[in-house]
This record gives sequence, C-alpha cells and structure tokens, in this order.
Amino acid sequence: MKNQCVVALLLTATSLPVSLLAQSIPSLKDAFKNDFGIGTCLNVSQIEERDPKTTAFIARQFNMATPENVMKSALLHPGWDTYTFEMADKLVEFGQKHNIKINGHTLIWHSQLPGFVRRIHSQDSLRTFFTDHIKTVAGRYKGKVFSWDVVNEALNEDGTLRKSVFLQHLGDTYITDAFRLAQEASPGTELYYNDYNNEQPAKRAGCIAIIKKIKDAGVRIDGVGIQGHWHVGKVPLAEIEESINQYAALGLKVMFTELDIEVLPRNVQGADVGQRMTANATSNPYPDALPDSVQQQLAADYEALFKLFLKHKDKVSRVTFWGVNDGDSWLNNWPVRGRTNYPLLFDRNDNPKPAFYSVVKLGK
Ligand code: 9MR
Repeated sequence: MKNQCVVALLLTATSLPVSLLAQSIPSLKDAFKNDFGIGTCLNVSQIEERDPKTTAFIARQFNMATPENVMKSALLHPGWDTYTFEMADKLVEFGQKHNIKINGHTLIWHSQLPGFVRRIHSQDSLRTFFTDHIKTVAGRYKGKVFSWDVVNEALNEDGTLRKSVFLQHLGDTYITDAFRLAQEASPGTELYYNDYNNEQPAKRAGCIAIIKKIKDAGVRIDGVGIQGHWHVGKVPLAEIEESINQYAALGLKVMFTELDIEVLPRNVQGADVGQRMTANATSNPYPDALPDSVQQQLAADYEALFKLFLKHKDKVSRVTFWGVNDGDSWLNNWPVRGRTNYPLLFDRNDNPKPAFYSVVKLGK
C-alpha cells in the first residue's frame, strides 16, 4: 500500500509538469481561428492514439488532419476486390472524437499504387480500377471527410502532364474524370488538386490549365493545394504570393497542404519520392542539435510565410504541416535515409522551437 502511494505520488510529480507545460504553450489552431484552419498529417501510431500525451497535444494544436499514408491506394486497396479500411476508419473516428476535420489524401496518385495496378497493361482494366477505387473510397467516406485531394502530383516541373500510368492508359481527360467521379460519389465534400512546386511559374501554368479544363467540362473543383516542401533561406515568397492570387482569381480556395522547411543539404528539389541522394560525410551535418544561426533563419522563414498567409487570409483556407514534430518528419528519410532533420515548429519532444513563437505571435 505504502509503495503504491509512493508510485502514485511519483507519477503525479512527473506527469503533471509535462501536461501543464503543454497547456501553457499557446495553441496554433486558436491563434489562427479567425484566419484559416491549422492541420497536421497523422501517422499510424498517432491515429491509434498509442501515446495519450501525443493525442492531447495534437487535439490542442490542430483542427484539421491529413493521413500521411493510410488513405493511399496501396494501403486501402491491396487487391482487385480487396479493400482494407481499418486504419482509415480509425482516422475518421479520431477526427470525430477530437473535433478535427479530415482531408482525405489521396484518390488518384501515380505513387504508392497497389502492386496489381502496376501490372495492368490494358485501358479497360485500368479504367475499371480507377472508377471502382474512386467510387468505393469516396463513397465510403461521404459526409465523413471534409475534403479530398482528388488528384495528386499529376504535373511535371515544366507544366506538362506527368506520363503516369493514368495518362498513358486513360488519356489527358483522366483528371477531369476523377473529379467527376468524386463529385458523384461524395457530393458534399470539397475537392482539390494537390501538387508540389506548383507555385513555380511553369508548373503553376500547367496547374491552371488543369483547373480550367475541369471547370470547362462543368465539373466541380473547390481548391488547389500547394504542398509547400521548401528549403531554409530559399522560400519562394514572391512566387507563392503570385500563385495565391492567380489560383484565387479562378475562384478556388488555396491551401498549403504539406508544409515543412528542409534545413539539410540536398541536391534534389520538390518532393518526388522516387528521387534519392547518396549519403556522404556532409549529408547529415546536425546529428545532435540545430545550430542557432539555422534555427533563427528557420524562424524568420516561417514568420515571413505566415505573414503572407495572413495577408491573403481571404483566399487561404488551410495551412497543414507535414508532421506533428521534427521526429515524425519524412525528411529524416528523404532523399537520404537516417538523417536528423528539423523542418517543423516542434522539436522531437513536442517542445516549441523559436519558429513556433515567430508564427504564433502573429495570430489573434
Ligand atoms: O510522408 C509520406 C511518407 O511517409 C511516404 O513514405 C511517402 C511515400 O509515398 O509519402 C510521403 O508523403 C508524400 C505525400 O503523400 C505527397 N507529397 C509528398 C509527400 C512527401 O513525400
């Protein structure tokens, strides 16, 4: 009995300051509640609520969430007639329980396709997969997800259409077809086109051509997602502002859907997961801590970005970070595996970084 009391006291003494500390940190979603939604992507461990402190932290900081992987076709649709909805359903429950809107990601993407799709060589079979996948997935989550990234990363850097399996077999109307099918299966859900580097002029022009084509066909598109995988000291603010204006002029909502700012050296741009870089002696320069000069630059970059988002808050509807904290980020493993990266607002223990304070102070 005495031992139990001591254990209980110790638990209280160790857990209380942590939760109090988390409560004393300002909340991003509250700071920007009159401006735009604040989102994060969620991984399996977070969706399954394996760590209650993390769950509470997410619920306090974010009001929107995107599945990092669990709604991609390889995970949802592993065989012709097989769907595995368990984790995606859990994500929807997570959203309902914590008052977090879910952005479905993503219905049609050339990457992370199920193995059987990569073996399809006929137009008919691909059309069957394409139609069945959109109808089944968008239909299941009708009224349960707030929005869908209907098509992801269909463009090359020069603004031409990527020669994906979809373009090759279905022709260049496949993007409009995907939006039409999504609209039929899930009428009340917002529908978006999502890409990286689509703030850059050539790719932006390609993106605008896609949007116009969808609209000209009388099909609905509600918004465009600029992923926002940028590099410290090189955030393209002028192109981002121009893009917000040009996309909004088409009547679309603009979202920053996968925001992070890389701080490590890299010789590949954007977010093409197919590209890799070879590790060498200088590719992981900060295994223990981020030098102060880089930390300050990161804070300045995030501050400038959020000033821009606020300036255009009538057009920007959501800002989603691609990860809750630095430890979760895909950038620890791309384009080189096993690096120590620092691209987000919270460190590996969910402690706010200078970048967090430079952003949150701009809110209400
Ligand atoms: O963060 C995701 C990572 O866990 C996956 O391994 C990777 C491969 O599919 O996808 C990452 O998320 C990508 C997103 O779905 C689309 N835009 C680029 C993102 C970073 O690669």
